[in-house]
Amino acid sequence: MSTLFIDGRWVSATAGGTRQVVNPFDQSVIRTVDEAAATDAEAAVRAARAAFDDGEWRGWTARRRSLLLRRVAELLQRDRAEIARLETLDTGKTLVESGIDVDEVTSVFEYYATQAESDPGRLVDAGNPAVRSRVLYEPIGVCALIAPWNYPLLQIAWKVAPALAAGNTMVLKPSETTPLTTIKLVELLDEAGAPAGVANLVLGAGDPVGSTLTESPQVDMVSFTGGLATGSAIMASAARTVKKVALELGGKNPNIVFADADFEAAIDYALIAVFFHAGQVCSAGTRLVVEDALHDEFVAELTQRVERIKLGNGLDADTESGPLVSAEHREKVESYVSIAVDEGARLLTGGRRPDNPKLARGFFYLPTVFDDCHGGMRVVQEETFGPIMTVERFSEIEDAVRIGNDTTYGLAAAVWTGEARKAEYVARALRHGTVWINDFGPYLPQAEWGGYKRSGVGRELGHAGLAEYQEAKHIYENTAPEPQRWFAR
Ligand code: TXE
Repeated sequence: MSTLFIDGRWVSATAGGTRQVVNPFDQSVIRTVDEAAATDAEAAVRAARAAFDDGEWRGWTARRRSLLLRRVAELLQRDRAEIARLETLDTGKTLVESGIDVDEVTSVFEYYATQAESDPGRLVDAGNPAVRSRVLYEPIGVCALIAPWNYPLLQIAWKVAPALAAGNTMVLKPSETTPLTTIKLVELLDEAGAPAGVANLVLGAGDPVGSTLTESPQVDMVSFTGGLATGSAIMASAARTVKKVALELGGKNPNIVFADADFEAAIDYALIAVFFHAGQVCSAGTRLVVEDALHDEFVAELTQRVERIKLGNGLDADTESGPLVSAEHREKVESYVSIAVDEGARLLTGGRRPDNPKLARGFFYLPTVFDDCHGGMRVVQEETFGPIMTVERFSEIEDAVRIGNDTTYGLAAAVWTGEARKAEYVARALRHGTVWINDFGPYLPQAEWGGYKRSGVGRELGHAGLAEYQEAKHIYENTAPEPQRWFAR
């Protein structure tokens, strides 16, 4: 089957390009998909442009768009098992995690279905009874939606759902490493009744496929989730045609534990914070920042538990963590381990590939903990995006805040303490887009998600996540116009 979707039809890449999608657990080929060239990306943009400017989609009411989103949510649940399996094969994450992703994506479609219907704009008081002043929210136009490989379905869905709710047309560009669930999502959008040209799909390399989208004068907006360097290049590229951009560029997220925290819960979540999906999470709490008085006991217990994490095939029920996504990515993670050792961090566990021969064909890496870390180290400052925890310590609350803010990123942070006032103080002092108190990781479709500082521009989810895909139009209606006699009196 052809895997590019342009103007309502599944088509092959015009130049005949293909790419093999590989299972990171054993390097087997899961599927061969089309590899688009720039001309395919241009065709997808033309289709989206025509559907936005002249297609039937323009006439769809908010209610109809809402019903489309609800239908997609139903179809996601109907095919939940198939989608979860695809995601696990493609990314290596466990089947349980993939199932949770499908459920959360379903909630996001449901949330924006409701938002689409309940967004009538607003009346503004012009201070003049003869004037009716209204602000309407309209779609921006053609959106390029570019997603990464760690949460392929979830990240693209966080963009597709609000973009559709607002009435835009779009070109989806998943990561070339993990396109399978995005292909499936586009099949469901088609089945749900999205008109031809509304949601187009191109697959292939960031350059030329992604860059063709970000450079195109026919594209009005780019929403991107991925690495800092690529995000910065996309922003520069979008500047040439003054496109809107929304960027989510990861983080280096502190998990701050005070000595008065609930020990059992804090330990358990400290593991989840870093080793969930092998650390390939933009909000991973890779920087453990622990109070002096608790440090030794906490880190000793943590290290023991880290050594018991079961690596394996994401499809096996007892696997707790799968492989890294690719050989190339594992090399990046390994390079950070060498850097950390050179910088003087003390390796407590991990720091190498596992010995288990059953894992030999997968891109596995042992969960790793470094103690004696500080903010001057690259392993503490840069996104390793792997199963590497660094431990820093503090004695005063102000040190905890300073360490927590000692990063050019600002996506997420957590604070653990039994004292509510202290938690609130630290939560407010931290310059991160999400702060968890006595928890780590949850997000809600109805609450904004995004980063301060270099973690990005704009927000996903929540009302602001819809506003990213809207233009505000002010309509000022004078119901009793009278000559002003300003000129030519
Ligand atoms: O991501 P890229 P990569 C971080 C993580 C990781 C690093 C690099 O630290 O190690 O980024 O990962 C497309 N124009 N995150 O190289 O390059 C690309 O095809 C347009 C954090 O895999 O950012 C893919 O679809 N598009 C992150 C998408 O951008 C381009 C999640 C992401 O790829 C492009 C993943 C270009 N010039 C990695 N170049 C998070 N924020 O959660 C590439 N792309």
